[in-house]
Amino acid sequence: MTRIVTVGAAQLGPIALSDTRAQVVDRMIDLMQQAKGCGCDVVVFPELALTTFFPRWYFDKQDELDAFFERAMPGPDTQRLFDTAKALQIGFYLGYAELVHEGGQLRRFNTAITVDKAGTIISKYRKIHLPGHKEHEPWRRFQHLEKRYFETGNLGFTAFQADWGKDKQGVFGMAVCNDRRWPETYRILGLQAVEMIFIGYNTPVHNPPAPEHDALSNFHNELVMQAGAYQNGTWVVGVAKAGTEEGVEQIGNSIIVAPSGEIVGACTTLGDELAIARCDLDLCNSYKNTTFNFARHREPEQYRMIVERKGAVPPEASPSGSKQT
Ligand code: CDV
Repeated sequence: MTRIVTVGAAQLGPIALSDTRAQVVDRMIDLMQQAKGCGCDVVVFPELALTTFFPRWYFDKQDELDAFFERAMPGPDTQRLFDTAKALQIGFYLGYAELVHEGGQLRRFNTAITVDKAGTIISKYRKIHLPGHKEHEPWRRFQHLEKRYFETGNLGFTAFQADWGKDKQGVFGMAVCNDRRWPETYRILGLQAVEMIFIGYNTPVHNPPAPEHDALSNFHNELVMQAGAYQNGTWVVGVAKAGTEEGVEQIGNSIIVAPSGEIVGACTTLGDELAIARCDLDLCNSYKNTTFNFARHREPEQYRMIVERKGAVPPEASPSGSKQT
């Protein structure tokens, strides 16, 4: 059997601070139309896709910061994305800044949703691995204030069923940017039998605390998504907001990765671009039923004992007698 889902990695080039949401949504609809022309069932947009990547600045006025957040989804500026999905019969993943009244208070999350071909939200995820720092750090060329502006996501990594048409049903998952560097992201979804993970990102080439990593930014991007795909027998679609945005160079390198770990589709520019792949969800079984047959080969009890140090050889009893200094 085959279950082919045709997916589009809908990379966006830079978004200026002065760009309106309407201008960005125009660009996204253009990509959705191109994707439809190529037979796509679903397109994946980047993290915080509707505005410039605002955590690069320190804002002390709450209203200036909140201008980057969506109070409703769909909202006045984003309704057209949902209407286009329905009119073209194409789904989408969208990353955005969410402002919500929840638990009796205003809360802010770095959120992603998946929308089906009827224009209905079928799943929501709130970013768990928030990178960066909380306080203004003037020594940096640019800030990365996600830890200040967002709360840690409270929805977990929750896989969900999506139905993109006949013989196109499967188990999907979402993550956002920095989540892709953490094996737990993929494994928690993998344990729920995920078959395709959507991930949007904004990744500066320059890493202020570790500039020695700069030259490796594309390599690390590919490394984590290829490993996550292979080790969990799942497709992974990673999509960038790319190019030089407000003076900060961001990687592109949007890729579609097969359960084999191979890259089967890739963007090659740093602008608005679509990369497409026909993804057979049944290909996941070749890995899920063999090398990564979790029920057969994982050793969760052993992992638990090692973590709790029960049954593990204590360092003083090991031949080297190595102790941490
Ligand atoms: N938006 C992000 O989460 N960016 C991080 C950077 C700061 C390392 C990333 O993992 O790409």
